[in-house]
Amino acid sequence: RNARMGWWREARFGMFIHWGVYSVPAGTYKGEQIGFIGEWIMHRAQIPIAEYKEYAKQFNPVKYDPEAWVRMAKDAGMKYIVITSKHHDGFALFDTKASDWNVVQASPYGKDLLKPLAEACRKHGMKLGFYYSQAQDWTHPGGSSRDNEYWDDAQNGDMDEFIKNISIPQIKELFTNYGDVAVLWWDTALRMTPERANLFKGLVELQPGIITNDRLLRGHSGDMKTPEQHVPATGLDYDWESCMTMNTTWGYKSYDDNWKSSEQLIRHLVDVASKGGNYLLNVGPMSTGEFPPESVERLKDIGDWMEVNSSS
Ligand code: FUL
Repeated sequence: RNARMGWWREARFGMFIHWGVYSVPAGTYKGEQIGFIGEWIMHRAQIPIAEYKEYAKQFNPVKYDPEAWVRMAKDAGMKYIVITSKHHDGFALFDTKASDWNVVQASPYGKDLLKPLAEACRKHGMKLGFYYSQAQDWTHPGGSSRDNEYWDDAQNGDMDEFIKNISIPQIKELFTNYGDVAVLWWDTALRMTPERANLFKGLVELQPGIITNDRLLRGHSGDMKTPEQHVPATGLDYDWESCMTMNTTWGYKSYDDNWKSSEQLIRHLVDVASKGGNYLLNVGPMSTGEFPPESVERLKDIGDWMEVNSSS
């Protein structure tokens, strides 16, 4: 494990990217601003599956320029990127045979979004990791949901079947079609059991260098702990990574103006680094494929600060 963790322990700073169909409604459903984080809009507003899937028809990120994304991350001093390959809404940003609910088949864009990002990362020496919601899934039957709150009968189903038919094949695809995968970022272990978690074990061997987090199964530490939206007061006695938003949402919300200042973000980074952790700072791209201008500005400020203050 120590050998695998080498680069990550030095990295200190990475970019989290939450991107998906939820960037189309961008926080508003039927004229109403829906509370909570943007990528949860389907759950919060209890949008029926068929209706939610209509948003994909407007998901057409023609301004997507993965090389520009990687450059912005690199200029800010970030050493790795972790992107949502599939969030809780079940939508895959990649080409997958396991489900047609993916960017290639369900959106007018019609192209794999992760492939060109992986290429850009390779070109610029940026590590790339994938976030994958292995348990919580609101569109594929059998996926779990917070509080087992189902609002659409089509969600009902067998979770073991869901894992066998969706999660495992998709992770296999992510591990074989995109070159080296630096991190697998599991999330919300709802209804995960040791038996279910075991089903993923062999897969990780497809990427021997991979670093995984502590969210595959509750009570399991993985390679790193994941404090969310805070910096632990005295650090942690295990490898850790604080993930944080620049405003208050992960997935893009058009009206979330609650931006932290660049100075606040730099203070977080220094705080995290001085306590021995990593800082995973989020950007929620818009459905056009662009970063919100406020995020671009902040990344630039951090980069300027880095240039003056970093040793490498
Ligand atoms: C949470 C998820 O439910 C959020 O949507 C977000 O992805 C965050 C990083 O992890 O638990």
